[in-house]
Amino acid sequence: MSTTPTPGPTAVPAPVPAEEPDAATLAHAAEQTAATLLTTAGPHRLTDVVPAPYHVQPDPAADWVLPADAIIVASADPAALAVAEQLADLLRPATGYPLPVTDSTTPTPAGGIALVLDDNADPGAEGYRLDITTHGVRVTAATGAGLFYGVQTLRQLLPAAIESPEPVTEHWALPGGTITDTPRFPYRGAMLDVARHFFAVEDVLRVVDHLARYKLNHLHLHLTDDQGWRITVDSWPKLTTVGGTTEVGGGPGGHYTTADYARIVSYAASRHITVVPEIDLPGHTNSALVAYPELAPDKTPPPPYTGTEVGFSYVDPADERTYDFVADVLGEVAALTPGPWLHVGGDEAFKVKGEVYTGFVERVQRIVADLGKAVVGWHQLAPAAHVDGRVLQWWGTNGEDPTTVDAVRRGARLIVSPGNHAYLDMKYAADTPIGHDWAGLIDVRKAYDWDPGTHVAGVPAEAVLGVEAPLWTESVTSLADIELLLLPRLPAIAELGWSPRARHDWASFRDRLASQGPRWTTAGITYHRAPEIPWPTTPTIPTQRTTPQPDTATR
Ligand code: TNX
Repeated sequence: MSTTPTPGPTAVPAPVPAEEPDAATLAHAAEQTAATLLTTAGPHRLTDVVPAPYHVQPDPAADWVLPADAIIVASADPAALAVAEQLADLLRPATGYPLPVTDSTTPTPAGGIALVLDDNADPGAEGYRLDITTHGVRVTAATGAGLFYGVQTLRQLLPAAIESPEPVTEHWALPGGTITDTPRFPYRGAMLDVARHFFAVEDVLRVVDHLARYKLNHLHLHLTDDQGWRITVDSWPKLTTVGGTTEVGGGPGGHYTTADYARIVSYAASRHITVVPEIDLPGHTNSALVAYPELAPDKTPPPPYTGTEVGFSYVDPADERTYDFVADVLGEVAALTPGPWLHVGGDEAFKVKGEVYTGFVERVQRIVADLGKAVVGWHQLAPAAHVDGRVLQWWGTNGEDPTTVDAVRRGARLIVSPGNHAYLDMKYAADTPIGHDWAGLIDVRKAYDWDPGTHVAGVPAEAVLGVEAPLWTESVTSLADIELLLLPRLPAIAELGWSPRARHDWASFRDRLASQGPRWTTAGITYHRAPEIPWPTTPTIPTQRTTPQPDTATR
């Protein structure tokens, strides 16, 4: 549903009429008073940002209020203009301001917001500098990604009412000062398991939005498992027409067409998020075996599986047809995926052991390399031979594994997803209505209190590509379930991926996280009100306009 932007309220309260005021006038006056009362606390502090920025220099004398006639001016470059349009789309619904976007070879704030793309900008490929002065806002970055992250920060510095999908009366104040920011790790991700339960494209796009808010840059999609195959493969059509029709609990399942997948990829890309598709091999393949029994070791079709056990299924590593299948599937998925990664799973293949397992993995790794992609797999891949660019995803719970350390010594890099800190399918507490507890309970502090750079003993920080928060969905059946498990722990993992270790501070994080709550509430996003977070108790419902506003053209 789109909202037609309408002009904002005037800064001056409506004059009190000499005669009896009518109901609309009274309502408008009350609204103005409420807005003033709500904003007497002044703007947010410049430090109130998740993930914590690299460097923050507040200047309270430079606080600034976004005026109704502000314009957004961006460098005359498609990357900058795209972010400018995204910024306008973020700000127009709640403010009701027209916020026209223009371009310039020398963008300056001039009472509005300037987005400056500058090849020589300091803070690196994904970094940005944000200046809030009495003249307005300037975001400077060397790339569109940097500008985009600067805009996410700007968004958090505005009052929570900025998340309202409808125009609200608010004093759109911003705290003065300068932020310079750049991420700690290049890979900051989350995983959504769309195989155990299938989720519609719209749900996935909304998860992308949540990642973008917290400057995550990878979405790993677990596309295949025993309970369902979720992506069309033209050369093996029954993978989805047969293998896609089941899910945990007996529901109808579903799958993404090529067009659906392309839509997810491009929506994510426009938010500077790379999709990492996973085809889990050689285990977790019951749905493929139902569709193509020739891939099964005994060449007979297994019954469809809608339970939650793991480790029983596998494609036949002794049959050449299996490698045709793998090459076809990975070839098609690679062709649909602009990002550099192909995730091949490799976990819990309990029935494919020793040299048979490593031999299979080595052939799969070569197929991926020949497709020009870098192979990613769960850390069970470790004993296989190294190939260039190989990345292992650590999901252990004790931070120790000599085989993984050895693989890193042979050149592998690591994405760190410890089951007992980063698994978003673990319950927060014993009474969490959904989720698992095999890796323990993970409250917000547990999600936050660890260091990806030193977590796996014997793996140096330089070998750590980044961090990822996986969400397995055996017990997750709706978008609200997803959000309940994601929020507020996803921002904790995001801060571990983005912020310098020197900024790591639970007390600070807890308070900054608390101010996200009203934003989610205003945006209609479900979250778990974790008891260890001091969520604000003051009224957070923005003042809804009660007076009719004239329609205006906005672009
Ligand atoms: C382990 S983590 C799995 C998944 C399950 C998950 C549930 C990993 C690589 N494999 O198959 O869904 O536990 O928490």
